[in-house]
Amino acid sequence: MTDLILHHYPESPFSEKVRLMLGFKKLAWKSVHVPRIQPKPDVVALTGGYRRTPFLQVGADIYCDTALIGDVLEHVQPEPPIYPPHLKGVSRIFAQWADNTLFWTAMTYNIQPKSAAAMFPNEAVAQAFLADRKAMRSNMTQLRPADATSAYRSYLRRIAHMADEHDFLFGAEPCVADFAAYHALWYTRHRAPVMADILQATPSLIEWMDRLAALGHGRPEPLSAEDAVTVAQKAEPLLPGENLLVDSAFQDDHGIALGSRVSVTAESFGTETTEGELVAATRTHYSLSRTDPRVGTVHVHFPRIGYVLRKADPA
Ligand SMILES: N[C@@H](CCC(=O)N[C@@H](CS)C(=O)NCC(=O)O)C(=O)O
Repeated sequence: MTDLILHHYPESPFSEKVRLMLGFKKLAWKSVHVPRIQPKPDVVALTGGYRRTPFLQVGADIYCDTALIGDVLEHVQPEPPIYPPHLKGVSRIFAQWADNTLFWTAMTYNIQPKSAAAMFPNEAVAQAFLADRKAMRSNMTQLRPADATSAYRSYLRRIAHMADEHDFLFGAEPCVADFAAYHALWYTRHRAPVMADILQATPSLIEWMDRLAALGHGRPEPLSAEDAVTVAQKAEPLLPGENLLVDSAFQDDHGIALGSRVSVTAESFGTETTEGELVAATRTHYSLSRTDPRVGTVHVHFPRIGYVLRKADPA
């Protein structure tokens, strides 16, 4: 199989979720560091507009969103599973809660004036970062820091109850729920340490975090963004049914035929749009084919949940 290329940056919590899944599955991968804020010309050349972090490239196939990347990794390396059959429903539902409610609660708590001062090398970098993220959140309801703090404390206690029972949240082995709950807490502990006192009330959570961290990141090897673009240029996108996704049967919930010109946009936070020809719309994902002067033809894949499919305006 062609290399797994993860486009990410060290401070990104969602990237830490994927890095640990790669570690759990003991996979080798290529590591491309992307900018934390716009502009991101190499990212957009590959994704067609989507700018969130991380995304996974395999040849000329681009897999967006950690929920979909989890499916790809499970396909590439089924053992050990992140979706064990007996936890299939509950682990995905828990992970969705963690990636959304827990994540935004934790990040509102994590990034406050006290931590921001320690997090960035200078005021100009801090202001540029905060302005970039504010623009990404323009369509979201925002929590107030005091409310986020109360909710985060409660969530930590609830997760600690689960970690009190077993080594991992749903049993003796980690599953997708652990990886999804971990990354926002990792940010508190390692990226906003001045805020990490909140974790002291739940020591079993700290032990659980240590167990997850011990899984490592697999075997990363650095790759430049330019070389990643060349990989895409030289490869052909895989056909639906032959790519690394779980299904290919057409499921038409929108009255949009395969072959139509469409756009796909995240429901919230970072609604930059990717446009292309719809090559798959399955129960689990959308795939768009697009051609870019730098990368040639690529297929860009998005999970169905959390993304909006629209017919694009005629050119
Ligand atoms: N639902 C997405 C969320 C990804 C996300 O919000 N990532 C953050 C970084 S951890 C992001 O994109 N921030 C802006 C950026 O990196 O440009 C996923 O699971 O991949």
